[in-house]
Amino acid sequence: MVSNADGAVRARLFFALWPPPEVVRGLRRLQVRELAQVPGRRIDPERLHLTLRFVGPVAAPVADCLRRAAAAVRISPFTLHIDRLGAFPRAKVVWAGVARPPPELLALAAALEAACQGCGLPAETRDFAPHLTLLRKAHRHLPRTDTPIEPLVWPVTEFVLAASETRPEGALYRILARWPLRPSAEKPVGG
Ligand code: 2AM
Repeated sequence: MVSNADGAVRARLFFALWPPPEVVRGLRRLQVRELAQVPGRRIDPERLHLTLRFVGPVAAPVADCLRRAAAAVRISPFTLHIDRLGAFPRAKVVWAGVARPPPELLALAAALEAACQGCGLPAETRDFAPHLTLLRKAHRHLPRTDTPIEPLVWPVTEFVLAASETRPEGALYRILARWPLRPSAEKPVGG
């Protein structure tokens, strides 16, 4: 939560994909085995996620607008293959990511970008770089970006709106809402 000059408390929000337990186990293996030689802070299993759109601190009416817009998103479920490691050296972050983002992932990120702009937020200027942060404060023996790994297969069936709170032990995330992925033209039952 962020307190503003006007005293209003604003949650720092972001849209994300939260991995299922079997993918979390695979990510954990990457953190402790493949990346065993990399000094840094391992992200706790329950905090691992892929950010679709970082929103930042917003007032309640904007958050409500975002929830309504998210509920109207129509994207089919898809499968993510987490198949590479990489690093953002300046941020001291090591991540897992995808060599080729599926079109549904890009469409989902674009739909959420449109939702944010529709709710009056400024456009995101940075390119969408889908990744799951595995390590922070990593400054030595960083994996080269695009290091291939045995793919982790992640059937993506929903996306979430989460709130981030900064704590001394790291960021604390709360999932505020979840929406299932579904195609735009669902056939009517029995039709
Ligand atoms: P990171 O893992 O690469 O740090 C919650 O903080 C999530 O939003 C994290 O996944 C974080 O990415 C991402 N995030 C934090 N600040 C951001 C910003 N200014 N722009 C884009 N993404 C951000």
